[in-house]
Amino acid sequence: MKRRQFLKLSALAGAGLWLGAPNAWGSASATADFSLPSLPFAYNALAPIIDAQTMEIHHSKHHQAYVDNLNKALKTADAKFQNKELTALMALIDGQAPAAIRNNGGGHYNHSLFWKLLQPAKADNQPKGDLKKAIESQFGSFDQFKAQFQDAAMKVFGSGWAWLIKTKEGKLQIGTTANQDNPLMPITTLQGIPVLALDVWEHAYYLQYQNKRKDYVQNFWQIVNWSQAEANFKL
Ligand code: MN3
Repeated sequence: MKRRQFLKLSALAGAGLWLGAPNAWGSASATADFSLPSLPFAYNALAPIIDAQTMEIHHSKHHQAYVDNLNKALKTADAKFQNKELTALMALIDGQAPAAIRNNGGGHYNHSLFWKLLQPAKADNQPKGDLKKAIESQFGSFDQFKAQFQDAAMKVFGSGWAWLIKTKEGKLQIGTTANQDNPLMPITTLQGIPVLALDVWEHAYYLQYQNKRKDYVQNFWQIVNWSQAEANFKL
């Protein structure tokens, strides 16, 4: 690791951010590979916002493939990548990290986070508690926040993710990453703890929405698990 990156990570760890990052998705070791987490709801539970077939393929094929390919890549990777908890592995993704670990490790982390941020649609689904206060204080209103987040999600060219993160200063920030990169990776310009994430790869919505990413992004608000986002915000 380069000294600059080490110092940055050390500073974040000192602030308690990286140590407290979501880490509930297991670790890889010689005896226990990473595994696909169960969805916290049935494949059809998000319909009509996201249809059952999209969810089944997304989880059982796409996410499974990231897990399988990550485990495969780790078998021949440098020892520093092995036996790491998933968020610790993300913190090792710099410009020298193997692409297979960056892409598939990111894919596993991002989807594990994303599933937990979804729930069956609720009328008048809104953030609450300290996260609601922070959103209103930083973005003016929930509606203004939504508009900015949607705008970011629409501007992702090709495949990637839109994020709401908590920076090391404790501020909320909206941003995007390409492919399966995420804000825990030192290689991205967006740096912080993920609070909310939206997958804007076409595989996340194309069966149902085709080219209408805007409809998918606007409908997303009905199925956000704000309790989970709030828990992420408090890490
Ligand atoms: Mn996806």
